[in-house]
Amino acid sequence: MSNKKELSIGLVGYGFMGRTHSNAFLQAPRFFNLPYRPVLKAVCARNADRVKSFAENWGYQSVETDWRELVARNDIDLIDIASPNNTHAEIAVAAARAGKMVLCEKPLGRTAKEAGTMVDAVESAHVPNMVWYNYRRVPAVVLLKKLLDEDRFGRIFHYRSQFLQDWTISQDLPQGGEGLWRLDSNVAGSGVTGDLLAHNIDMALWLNGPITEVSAMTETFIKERKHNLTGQIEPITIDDASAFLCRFANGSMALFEATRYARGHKALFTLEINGERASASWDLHDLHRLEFFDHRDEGQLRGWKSIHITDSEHPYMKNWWVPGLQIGYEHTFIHQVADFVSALGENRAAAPTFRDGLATEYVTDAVLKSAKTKSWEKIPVA
Ligand code: SOE
Repeated sequence: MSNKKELSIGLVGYGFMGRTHSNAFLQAPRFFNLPYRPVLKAVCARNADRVKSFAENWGYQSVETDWRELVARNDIDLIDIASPNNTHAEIAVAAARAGKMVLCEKPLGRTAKEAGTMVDAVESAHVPNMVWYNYRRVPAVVLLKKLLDEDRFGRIFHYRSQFLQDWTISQDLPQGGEGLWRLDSNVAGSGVTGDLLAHNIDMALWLNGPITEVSAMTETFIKERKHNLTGQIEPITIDDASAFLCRFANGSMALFEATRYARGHKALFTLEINGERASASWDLHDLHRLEFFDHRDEGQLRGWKSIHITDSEHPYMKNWWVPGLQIGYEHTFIHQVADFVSALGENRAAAPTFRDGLATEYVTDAVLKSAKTKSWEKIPVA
C-alpha cells in the first residue's frame, strides 16, 4: 500500500455513475503518479441492503443511508455526487458549506439557476470542485484540443455535433425510479438537452469557445408513460429530441442534435470541426480514432487521415499499455480523477469546474427556452 497522503472519498449514489466513479478512484493511482491516494471511505444511498453490497463489491470502508450524515463526517475530504439530478444542488451546497471538496455528475443542476447556487457555494467556501463531463478526457478529443490550440485549423467556420440514442422508443418503457428517472422532468430537469446535449455543449465550449446565441426545437414523441413510483400513467414533459443552431463568439456557426429516437444508434456522440486550413472529426463509437484533414499537405497526397490514438506520444496513452492497444469509456473517468488529483497537488483548479458547468447550463436553458419562444436566445456569460 502506498504511503501517499490519503484523499477520503464519500460517494452519494450507487447507480451506473457510482460504478464508473468508484472504478476511477481505484484505478487512477495505479496508472498515474498522483500526489494523493483516493480512499473509498464511505458510500451513501437510501437502500441499506443494496448500499452494503455495493460497498462490499467496491471496497468502501463504511456506508451511510442519509447523505447529511455523510457530509457531517469529519473523516471525509471529498463528496462525490452520483445521484439523480434533483439531488445535486442540495448535497453540493451542504458539502461546500461543510468545507468538503465536491465532484458532481453532469448536468450540474436541473437549471442554470440551480447550478448558480452550487457555483456560489463552492466559490465562497473556496473548495476544489469539478463536474464529470468525462468525454473531455478521451485521448483523441484531447489531441484535437491540442491541434486547435496550436492553431492548425486557422479561422473556424463550422462546428457540428450529435448525440444519438434509441433506448426510449418503446411506449411500454415506464418513467421514474432507477435509471428511468431520466424520463421524469421533476427529477431530471430536462430530457436529452440536459442529459446528452450537455456533453456536446461542454465539449464544444472547451474546444471552440463561447456560444453567443441559439435557435432550437424540441419534441416529445411519447406524451405519457406509466410512472414506476406511482403506478399511474403520467404525462411526459421532458424533451425526447432536441436540435439547435448557434453562433460562437469566434464567428463560426454550428448545428447540434440529440435524441433517444435514432433507431440503431446507442451512444453515437459525434463532432466535426471545419477550419480554413484543416478539419477534424471524432465519434464515440470509434473513440480511439481522430479523423484529420490538413489542406497544407502536398496536393497529390492530400486526404483524410484516420489517426489511431494509441501511441505513447498521444494524450494519457503512455500511462496505459503499449502502442496500438486501445483503452475505452471507463478510462475517461480514470483520467478525470488523475487530472483532478494532480491539480489538487499543485493547488490548481481542474476543469470543468462548477463555473464551467454553469456555462453549459446557460446554453441548455437557452435551448429549452428558444424551443418554446421559437426565437433566438442570447447566452449570458458564466
Ligand atoms: C443516458 O443514456 C446516458 O447514460 C447519459 O446519462 C450519460 O451522461 C451518457 O454518457 C451516456 O448516456
